[in-house]
Amino acid sequence: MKRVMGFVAVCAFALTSGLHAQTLVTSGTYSGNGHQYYIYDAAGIDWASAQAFATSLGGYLATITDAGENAFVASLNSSVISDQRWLGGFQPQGETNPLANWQWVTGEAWGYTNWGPGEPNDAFGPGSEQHLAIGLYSPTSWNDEGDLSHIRGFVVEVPEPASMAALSIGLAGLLGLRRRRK
Ligand SMILES: [Ca+2]
Ligand SMILES: [Ca+2]
Repeated sequence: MKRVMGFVAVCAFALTSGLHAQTLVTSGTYSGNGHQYYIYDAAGIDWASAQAFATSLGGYLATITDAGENAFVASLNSSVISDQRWLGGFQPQGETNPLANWQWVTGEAWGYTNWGPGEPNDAFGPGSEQHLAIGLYSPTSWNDEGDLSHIRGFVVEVPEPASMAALSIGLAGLLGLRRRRK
């Protein structure tokens, strides 16, 4: 019975994650830290699924800790379509003060912010917006978001250039090339 339940759980996960097709739209390396950033389209994806996907690439949802990094990510995002994408900022569940307890998935210190006008605001009631998105009012501005219909995708940050993400993307490219040559 345990095995059956495990199998069902795996299938359920595959189905659930299959609902969110992630499409890589652009990427770049920020000279300020040498990290790579990947902009993904995945309309309506929830923050936890986006973070799980980022982790599977050897990275995490982007953590923006200074103005230069924010400008770089915004330039990548706006080169696609300036719309909201998840970043790696979150509040603990149950935190009803929209300004309190913001954290990065990496544990980096929460210091630099670039909130849009009137944000963060828990727009749908206390504790309704617990995750960080970039691009609501302008390519550079941040918003606490909770309505998935407002999410176009997410931003992945990969700290090591030769990480699994780069390798897997490179490998996929090579395989594609080989297939095309055949
Ligand atoms: Ca909130
Ligand atoms: Ca908000």
